[in-house]
This record gives sequence, structure tokens and C-alpha cells, in this order.
Amino acid sequence: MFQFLSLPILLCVVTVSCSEIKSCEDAQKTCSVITCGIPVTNGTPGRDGRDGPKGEKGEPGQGPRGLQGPPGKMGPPGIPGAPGLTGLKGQKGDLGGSSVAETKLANLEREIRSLKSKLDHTQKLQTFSLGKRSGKKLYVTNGEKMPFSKVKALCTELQATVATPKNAEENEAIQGVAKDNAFLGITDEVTEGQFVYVTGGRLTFSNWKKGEPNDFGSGEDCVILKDDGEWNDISCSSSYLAVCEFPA
Ligand SMILES: [Ca+2]
Ligand SMILES: [Ca+2]
Repeated sequence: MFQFLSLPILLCVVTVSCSEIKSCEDAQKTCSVITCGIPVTNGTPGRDGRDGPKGEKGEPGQGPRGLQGPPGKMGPPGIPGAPGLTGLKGQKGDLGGSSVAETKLANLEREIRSLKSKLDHTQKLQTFSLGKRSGKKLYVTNGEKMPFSKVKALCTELQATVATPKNAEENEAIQGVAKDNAFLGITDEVTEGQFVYVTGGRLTFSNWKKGEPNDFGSGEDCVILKDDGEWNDISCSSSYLAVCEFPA
């Protein structure tokens, strides 16, 4: 390359005469190197040119592949994604505990009112068909005769007491229900000769038959209401009609 560039310099020197300065100046415009009047010799090499443009990427090498390095550090968290679509509407849930309790309570109250109404109606029918009422008392008999102890047990089982007249009107009411000799809730079992109510308390009313109570024979500690309405003390082990007294 150097040899090629030096050729025009030699030609220029040959064709231009230094006697004509003007021509020489013109020659400078077309010659890269002008040495007028001085013999031309080859100069020193110029400096290296700038680096050329980067070449294309070469083919992968054929040598052995190196071992895989350890995993790199975890990168920073990404940007949160957009919210998803709204899901389908769920089924209606069960009622809460308190609501269930309130519903049950309301149902119970309704049932109680219904039962109370039916009970009132039944009591009116019973009063009309089975017993006679005097004041607030109701006297009922099952028509069976039994010892006094069983009469007490029967009435207690019915949440009632043995019929006990506290006045003439009640005495007549019991007489009308029994229509036969019936035990009364009166005895002198605790203290002979001192008759008291089974439910407690001394007598406030009596309707003894003449000559009674006489504690006849081996002893008489119970009392019956005779079919004529009068009283007689009698053996508690004898069997007579059971009549129970209800407060309502
Ligand atoms: Ca007696
Ligand atoms: Ca007697």
C-alpha cells in the first residue's frame, strides 16, 4: 500500500518545475505530498488508523462446556397483578344461633297459647259433665272404692287432694258428685279425737252425724261423707268411694 501511494508523488515531482511557483501551488491541490525543489524520499509510516466497525458474532466454540454456576440472587418482587373478576353469588347461609333460638321460642309460645286454650275448653266441659263446682274447687270421682291410703295416693298422682268440704256448700257439692259413702281428707291419726285436715290445719267446718265421731271398735281414725251428707268416723282400712278435689 505504501508503494502505491508514493507513485503520484514521484509523478508530481517530475511534471512540475520549481521555476514556476504558481504551477507548483496548483500542483499542491492535486498532490498529497509536495516538496518543491527538494528530492523526494519515502516518509516514516503514519500512525495506526482508528478501530474498524465491530464484526459479526462468530460461531460458537467447539471446546467443552463449563460447569453451570450457582443460581443467582432472587430478583425484586414484581408489580401486583390486576384484581380478578367477581365470583358467583353463594347460596344463602343458615340462620344464626340466636335467630334459631328466637324462632323456637316463638313456636313454643304459640304452642303454649294453643294448649292453654284447649285446656280451658276441656276444663269447662269437665266441669259441666263430671263434677260440680263450689267456688273455685272441682270434685271428681272415678267411681271406685278403696282404702283411705289408696285414695290419698290416687289424688296425689292426679296433683289433687282428697275431697275436703270447708263449708256447707262444698259439703253438698261433694255429696252430689259421690252419691255414695266417700272418704274425706280428714283424720285423727296423729292425736286421737282431734280431727285435722290431711293437708294441715284444724277443722273449720264439720257435719257429724249425731253420736259421731265415736272411734268405734278397735278405733276409727278416718271420716266418710255419707250419702245423706252427714259425717261418720270410720276405719281407714275399709273401702269407700274416692273423690278428689282440684283447686280449679
Ligand atoms: Ca279415732
Ligand atoms: Ca264412727
